[in-house]
Formats: sequence, structure tokens, C-alpha cells
Amino acid sequence: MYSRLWLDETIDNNNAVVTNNGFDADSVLLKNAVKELTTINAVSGLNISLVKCDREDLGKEGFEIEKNGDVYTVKANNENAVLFGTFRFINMIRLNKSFDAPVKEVPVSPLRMLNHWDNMDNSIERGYSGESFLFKDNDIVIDDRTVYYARVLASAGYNGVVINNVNVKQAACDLINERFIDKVNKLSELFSSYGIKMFMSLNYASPIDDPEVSSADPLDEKVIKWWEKKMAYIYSKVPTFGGFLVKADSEGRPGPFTYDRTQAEGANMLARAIKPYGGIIIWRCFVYNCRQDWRDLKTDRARAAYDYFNTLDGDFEDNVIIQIKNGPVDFQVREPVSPLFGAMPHTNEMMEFQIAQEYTGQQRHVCFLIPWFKEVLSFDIHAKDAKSDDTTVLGVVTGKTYGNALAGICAVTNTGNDYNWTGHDLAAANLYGLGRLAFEPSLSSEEIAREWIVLTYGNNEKVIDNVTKILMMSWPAYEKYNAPLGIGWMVHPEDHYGPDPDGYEYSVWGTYHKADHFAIGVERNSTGTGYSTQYNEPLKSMYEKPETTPDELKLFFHRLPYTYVLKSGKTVIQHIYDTHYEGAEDVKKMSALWQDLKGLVPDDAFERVTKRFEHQVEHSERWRDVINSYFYRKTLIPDEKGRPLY
Ligand code: GCV
Repeated sequence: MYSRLWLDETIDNNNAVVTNNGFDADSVLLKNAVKELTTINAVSGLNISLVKCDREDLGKEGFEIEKNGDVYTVKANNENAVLFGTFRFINMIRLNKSFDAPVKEVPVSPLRMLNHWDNMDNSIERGYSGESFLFKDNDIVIDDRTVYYARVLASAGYNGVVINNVNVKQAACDLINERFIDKVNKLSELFSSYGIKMFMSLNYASPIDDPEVSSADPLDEKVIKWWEKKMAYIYSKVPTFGGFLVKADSEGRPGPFTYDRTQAEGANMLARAIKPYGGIIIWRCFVYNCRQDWRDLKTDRARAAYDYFNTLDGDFEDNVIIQIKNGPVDFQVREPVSPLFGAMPHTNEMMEFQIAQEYTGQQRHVCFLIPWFKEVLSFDIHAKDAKSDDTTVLGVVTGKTYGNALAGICAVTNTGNDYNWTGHDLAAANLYGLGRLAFEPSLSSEEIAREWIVLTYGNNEKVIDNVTKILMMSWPAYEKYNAPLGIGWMVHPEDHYGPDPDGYEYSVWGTYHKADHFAIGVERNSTGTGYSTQYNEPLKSMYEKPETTPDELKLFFHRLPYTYVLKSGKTVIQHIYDTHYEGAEDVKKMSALWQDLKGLVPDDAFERVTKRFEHQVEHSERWRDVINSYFYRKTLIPDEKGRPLY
């Protein structure tokens, strides 16, 4: 059993009239488009013409929708694009959008992808919404739910999905073997019938298990041949396959470093083997030393991705994309943008976000991440040697800055087999939102929120107003009651949930704030670890000094006394006290806004979200008290406003 997300219920007696003008009537993509139009309630009775055209401006995935008299026309260059246009058309009708002028939409990001961290034993790494619906008991599952999922993703504009965890467990190694390959093909065909390319994560060390090879050295002929044969086999069985996502030399995963080879040598070996079939290799840059000594003041985890990859610019094959986490550390509620986005003009790059809320409330707290993602994407990273005047992160990851055809935006997904898919009903706004944002980044966060709300709960103004307010307040609120001013990591190490200010201090993970009685933070400017020097000017100079570093990142870049006065005019310590009180208050306000919707949203959804808010109210107060007490005890500086500190 599963609930419907934003995609409308279907009915049996829809009487829409759909005509096909020029598309291949046998194409499964076209058939699926017609099926949507002839079953979905909202377009019942309409007259819709699907028209094949030949227009350069629409590209591979763009479409144009217009209305002439009573007839709606969806024009596109191919069956894939007309299916995207169909979903958009249906959503536009449901959103009451105007068709007075033709609506032309061409996706801005070439790849718009979700990465599952699903394991074959049905568990999900960092999964907060039940277990996997793609795998069960070491087998692949394909059922109604999978079909609905493919439809839902296409209707939000996604065109790629990675089905298994980047930490490839033993059982998943068989996904590229005879044992599962037919099912892999079936799943890939299902996704591609909705315009979505299916990818898998692979185990870089796979050839080691073959006694004839016993190595994973990317320059070893036997290893090269092994992968060539493997890719030929995979594509002979799974012709619609997109390629592989690889986590190598990271957190215990094997990789080219074992053989003294570079990350480029590792990626290129796979890329050459998959190239004849049009496949791509997505190579993650999450490479760092995870066995650090906290007394070592030189090694800075934030530096790692740039240090390992920046000198490899131009070395990667053209079917490799390097996938970079939005920040230099790991999906914290606030981090600077990774400097790697500004550093590699000759390399395909894509953005890795995380909508599984590992460090942002684990889908028990509401945290609408689209405003954060928009901030990251619109950040001017001053990309070096840009070929266009767009030097933003968005420009880089959509291929505009350097003219790359391969580029994209992805997120670690937040779905599981919970009835409501995402644990927290409101977390589905992140799932919808990321797809829409990657397709059309100029949409505002409010517009995206509103679309999701109307498609999910209907057109009631009060519901739209209150839920928009909740969503828009949620990420800033979470940041307020979390670790302050860009510090991050004040969570329990075992599950990354709940406040534990010293949880990661003295550990091996390289994530220290080094708070003592006088000061907090790690100096990351040129006199410190040098991290700030990885940025291009003027960012390098901006992050060099505390005075010019934005407040929200002050403690990420600098070690400062608690009495340091921020741009806001408050001291660091007073900022901490105030924001933590404010954040917990904001949660109560969000909860009250939801309570106002009783009877206006479905009862079961109302109850589920109410329960989550009960927890969030209590848990945000806990965050407030633990963090404030920690700093009060360290500093003995009282709150100017005299509120209780323990
Ligand atoms: C899939 C973080 C998570 C890990 C995850 C890793 C990654 O460290 O806690 O669970 O592993 O990121 O992105 O590879």
C-alpha cells in the first residue's frame, strides 16, 4: 500500500480526445503519454493534439504547449520530450495555469537525477522513510509501486535514477551478473519508458574476485579487458542502461589509490570500456582521509575534494562526469559552496545534493531544502576561465559556463516503502522540488512550494498559504536551532540525529570545532589550513578575514572568541542564544499553522504531520537547551535577555 504523491489519481472513464501527429505510434514513450492523457481525471474531456516538430530551440527534451480554440497542442521533437510535455500539461491544468500565450519549456540541467542509497537486503543507508521498494530479500522488486514511482519522477521532470547504494554491498555486485541482469533490464526498460535513464553503482574492486584477474589496477591490461567484457555483456542485456556511479577511495571503498593511480586513471578506465555503448561514468569527489587524528592541525577535511581533483582538470574522458557534494564537507545545514565548482574548466561536473535529510532532521523535522539549493546554485563561484558570462554554480553544473553537454544536478533521494513514501508527508516537497528546480531553476522556492501544495492538497487558499509559510520557514528554523554559524557536526555520531556538541570532537572523521573556553572554530584562511585559498577571487579575499566573511559562515572559516561582534551587531555567544530560542519558537509557529488546517487536508495526512510536529517541537527545544547550555557552561557568559541556561 502506498499513498499517491502529487500525481493525480487515475479514473477509468476519462473521455479526452488525443490525436497523434507524426510520432511513432509504437513508441512506448508515446503510448505512455497517451495513457496519462486518457486516464488522468484532470484532463478528462479535453481535446489534445500531440505534434511532432523539428525545432532546434526545443532540443532533445523541450516542448511547447499552446491552446487554439478548444484544442491543446503539445509539440516536441521526439516521443521522450512529448511525454515530459504531457506531464507538464496535466500539471498545468491542475495548477490552473494560463494558456493565453504558448508555454515553451526546455530543461536547463541536462541530467536531473536521484541517487538511491538502497541496499539489496531492503535496508537504505541514511533512509528515513522505511525500507527499499526497489529491493527485497536480495532481489529486485518491480510492481505497481515501481511504475507509479517512474511516473511520479517523470512528472516532476527527472530523467535519471541510480537504483543502488554507492557503498556497494556484496549482494549488489550481482546486479551486473547473470543472476539479476534480466530483472535489471526490466527495471531499466520501465524507467526508460518514462524518459528516465537508469544507472547503477558499481564496486570498483569487482575484478579482484575473478581469480584470472585478481586486481583492480586501472592500468592493468587484464583489468581493462575484464571491464570491457563486462560492459559489452551489460549492454547486450540492458540496452537502455545509462551507466555507473562510482564511490572510490572513500570511507573504506576500494579505488585507484590502492595502485598509486589517480582518480582520473580510475574513472577513465571504466569510461573507455563503457563509451562504445554511449554509457557514462559518474565519479564521486567525496574522497578524504577518514582516519584522522584530531591533534593534527594541518589536515583539513574541507580541503580534500579540491586537493585530490583540481590538478586533474582536463584529464578525464569526455563521458566522465565528476559528482561534487554541494559543500566541502558533508550535507550540513550550512556549508560554503565547494570551491571545486570554480576550478575545473575542462571537466564535466555535476551537483550532488541530499534530500534524504541526514543532517537536517531525518524526515522527522520538516525542512524544505529548495531555498538552500537555490542559494547554492545561484552562488557566483567566479568559475575560472569561463566561456560564457555565467560564472555561477548553476552555470557550471548545467554546462552553460563551459559549454559541456554532460552536466547535471542530482540528489540522494528521500524515498522508501513507507505508506507516504517520504516518512514526513511534507518531505515530498523536496522530492518534487528538486526535479522542478533542475528543470527550471528560475522558479522561486515559493512557486515550487505552491505547485507541490496545489498538486498534493488541491486549491484551497488557506492550505496553500499555511503550508507555503511552513515550508519557507523550515530550513531557516532548522539552521537556527542546529550548530551555529556554519560549524556543523554537533550531532550524535551513531545516527547523525539529535544534539551532541562534542559528538564528533576527537573522533577520526576530521570534523572538529575545537571549542574551548575562549573561542570556537578552525582557522581556514591562508594562515590556517589554507582552505579559503582554494576559491577564486574575489571569494578568496572575502573568506580570508572574519570581517568580510558572511555571518552564517563565520565559524566555518575562522576561529573566533565568543565575544566577537558579528555584522548583525550581536556577539557570537548572544547570536547562539538568540537563534536557538528563535528556532524553537519558529517550530511552534509552524506547528500552529498546520493545526489550523484540520479538515482542510485529508485526515490521515493531518494526523501524520501533526505527530511529526509534536516530535519536532520537543526535539527543537532539546536542541536549543543542549546547544545553549554547552556554550554557557564553556563561557559562563550570561544571556543578555536573562532566559534560562543550564
Ligand atoms: C553512502 C556520509 C554518509 C554515508 C554516505 C557518505 C557518502 O558520510 O554518512 O552514509 O555513504 O556520506 O556520501 O558516500
